[in-house]
Amino acid sequence: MNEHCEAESPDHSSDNSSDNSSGNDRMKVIPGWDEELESAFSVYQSSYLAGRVASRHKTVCEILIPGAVVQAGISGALQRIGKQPVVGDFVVLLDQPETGSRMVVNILPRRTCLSRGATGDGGGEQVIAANLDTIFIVTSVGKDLNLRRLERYLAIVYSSGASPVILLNKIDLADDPALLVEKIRGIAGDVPVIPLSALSKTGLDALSPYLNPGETVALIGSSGVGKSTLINSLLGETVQKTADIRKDDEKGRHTTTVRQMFLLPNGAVLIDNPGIREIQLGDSAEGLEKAFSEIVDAAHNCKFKDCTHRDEPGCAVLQAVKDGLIPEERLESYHRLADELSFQSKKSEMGLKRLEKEKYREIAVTSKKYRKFTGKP
Ligand SMILES: Nc1nc2c(ncn2[C@@H]2O[C@H](COP(=O)(O)OP(=O)(O)OP(=O)(O)O)[C@@H](O)[C@H]2O)c(=O)[nH]1
Ligand SMILES: [Mg+2]
Ligand SMILES: [Zn+2]
Repeated sequence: MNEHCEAESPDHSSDNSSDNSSGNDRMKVIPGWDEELESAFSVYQSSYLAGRVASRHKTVCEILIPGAVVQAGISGALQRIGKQPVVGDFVVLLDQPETGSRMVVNILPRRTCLSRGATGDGGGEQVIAANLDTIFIVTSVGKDLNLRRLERYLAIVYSSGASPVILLNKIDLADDPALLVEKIRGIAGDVPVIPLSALSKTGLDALSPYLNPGETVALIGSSGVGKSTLINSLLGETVQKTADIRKDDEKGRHTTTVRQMFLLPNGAVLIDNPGIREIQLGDSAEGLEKAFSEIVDAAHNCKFKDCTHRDEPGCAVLQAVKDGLIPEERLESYHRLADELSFQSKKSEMGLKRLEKEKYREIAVTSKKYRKFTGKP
């Protein structure tokens, strides 16, 4: 799991008293709340509340607390250390009824967290959502179906710590959905591949093993694959807007713009996401290995420990490709993603160096100003 999943040490702790609701209440009404969170929260005084981020806007979060959904800002202290609450986070709120203000002051330890490599040359990662048990990677029949993209999603999901499930949506539009499922299974390893139609509500029963009380499932995928349609179908009401895809290239219109949490009547949590335009690997090295486990398995027999499986003698992976045991496209895909990963980490190192340089420049300017002001050398 990546560094962004690290927990904060509580900075507003005090004695062992807790807020007005009991741990039992929290377990009942904050979906996903458990003993571990209860113990992390137990150090907070009664002026603090526990909650879960249901949606996140620029400066405000909507937070599910026992008995209500409330809005809260984000404390300056959290912002200064670069910790941003995301959808799915369990958080500590400072409640000030006299001023009517509520502020997120801490993020409780994340069990899992989904991030993507940030775009821009500063490197670094952007956390998308936290505390997910399962991630539905949604694709649809037609132009969206792309095995190479699915491999990338799998690597990212594996590195989040959540379990991936691939959904092939819009099977009502396919002549032979079983054939498409087979194609996907070829790259999916042990990951379940579920064909369904969100619109005509066929195949939805196969999702029930993942929709358990207190468990959190996020839907990710390109715009237009039917994530929001599926949320509406599972909830049995239209909670999310949906829109037609473009006729010419079958691309979606980025209808969903805010990441948001929905509760199923049984207490399972669904998170709808905006369609992903571009997703980078970030620090998914571990995820890459899991997504290409047959290559990692074969690599145990390579002659050299640091074999890159490109042209080394005694490479068991190249041999497996030669023998037809591993498809060539799989190895090519693995190389492409591994190259991207090392490029990303170089880029983020460079970004850090740049930041360091900027910091020194700032210090130099400040001390120059100081010298000018005081007249001291
Ligand atoms: N034929 C068919 N159309 C579907 C199905 N599921 C969704 N659609 C249609 O696909 C279009 C896009 O659906 P959305 O649910 O808005 O897609 P989305 O993934 O939420 O898209 P963004 O919010 O833009 O990321 C809509 O016109 C839906 O009616 C399906 O199972 N079959
Ligand atoms: Mg949507
Ligand atoms: Zn090798």
